[in-house]
Amino acid sequence: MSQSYDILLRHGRLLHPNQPSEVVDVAIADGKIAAVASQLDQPARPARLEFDLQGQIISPPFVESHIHLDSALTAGEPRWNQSGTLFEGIEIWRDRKQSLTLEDVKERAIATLKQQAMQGVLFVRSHADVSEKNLIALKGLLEVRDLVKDWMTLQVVAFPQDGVYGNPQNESLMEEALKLGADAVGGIPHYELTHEDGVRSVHRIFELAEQYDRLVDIHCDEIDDDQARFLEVVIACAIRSSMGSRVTASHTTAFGSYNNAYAFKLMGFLQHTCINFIANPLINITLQGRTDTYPKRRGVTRVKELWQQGQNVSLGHDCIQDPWYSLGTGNMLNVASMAAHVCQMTGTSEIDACYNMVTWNGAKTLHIEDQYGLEVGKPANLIVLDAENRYEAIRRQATVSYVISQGKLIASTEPPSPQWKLG
Ligand code: 17E
Ligand code: FE2
Repeated sequence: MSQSYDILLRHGRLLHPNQPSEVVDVAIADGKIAAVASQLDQPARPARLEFDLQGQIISPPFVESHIHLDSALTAGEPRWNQSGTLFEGIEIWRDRKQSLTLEDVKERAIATLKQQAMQGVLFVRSHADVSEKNLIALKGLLEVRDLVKDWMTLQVVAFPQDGVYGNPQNESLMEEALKLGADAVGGIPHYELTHEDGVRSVHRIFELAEQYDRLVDIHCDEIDDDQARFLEVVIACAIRSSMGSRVTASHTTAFGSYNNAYAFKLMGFLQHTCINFIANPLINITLQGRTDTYPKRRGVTRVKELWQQGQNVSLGHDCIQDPWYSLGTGNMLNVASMAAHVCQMTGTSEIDACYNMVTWNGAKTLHIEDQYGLEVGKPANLIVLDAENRYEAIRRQATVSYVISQGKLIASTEPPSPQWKLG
């Protein structure tokens, strides 16, 4: 006897991370993926919604593994970043954050999350600046995490933008943020006042993560300085604490500036742990290289080489319209496309890898694999993309036709259909 379904998707091309896709029907009931088969029987009662996908992709949702929702949608406030550098961005944000209110943070964060969800992003990790005396950014985002939980999974990182030791209160504010429920401990060792403070901050971050049982996600070596050497400290702490897969090094743009003798040594050390990397190619291609004349560096970490070595690499936007990056839409195919360009990942398996970096790899970084994937029995989180494969999805920046979150259709978009008028 066939049962009844809430949603029935016919003739969709189901993506797998590392195997060819297959055309299948997918049935959704009670918030879960109820059945996947090459042809499902007609249910006894018609599904509440049924779509013939005509070969469009069925994919797990996009994962935005690195964004700053507390600053999203503030570009130009109180002034535009004219130099385009990270440091001017930090100065502007320091001024803007003086006027934060819970409502301001919540409104902008929810507006951004809706924009993301409509484009197929259902899992987001956001940093929240905790070097701000009232922890408004953090408290706002923790409230948002709860407000959106029926359609979006949000993780919040306690991120000390001005450094753990940049100000005497910051260390205790970071710990307070963990007590309030932040999911991960962040850091910014390359922006601490001295190299020693940077090293000490990484040790403290690991200590707090172990004490409060949280993940680690550190802004690490986001600078063109080839002497920024905090990734090695993160790797050492990950090896010694056995926390590897719970640890993420974000940005690591200096890795693109290291000499190969040093970079190859690090690559070797990385084989003793399994930390995650997050690159943010949209922003770092614009933020970095600002002190170079020509040749001008790309300022993105060694994405291709890390991926080739089997390290888990995912990609993020980092920003949507804020003091560091005034562009950005929330569309993860835009991020994947920029990675393909900047990291020169244009081989066929490399383009597919860029897609996996905004889907499965991000899920691995976020430790949400129980909610993520297209297997029967998993929560029905999936998207339909108007493309026949990953390459076409990235090349054409394909439309996300349907977004299904926890078994409910939460958004749909008609793909554009341009008409030729010259006969
Ligand atoms: N803060 C930071 O330190 N680095 C960034 N890329 C952004 C904020 C967006
Ligand atoms: Fe960031």
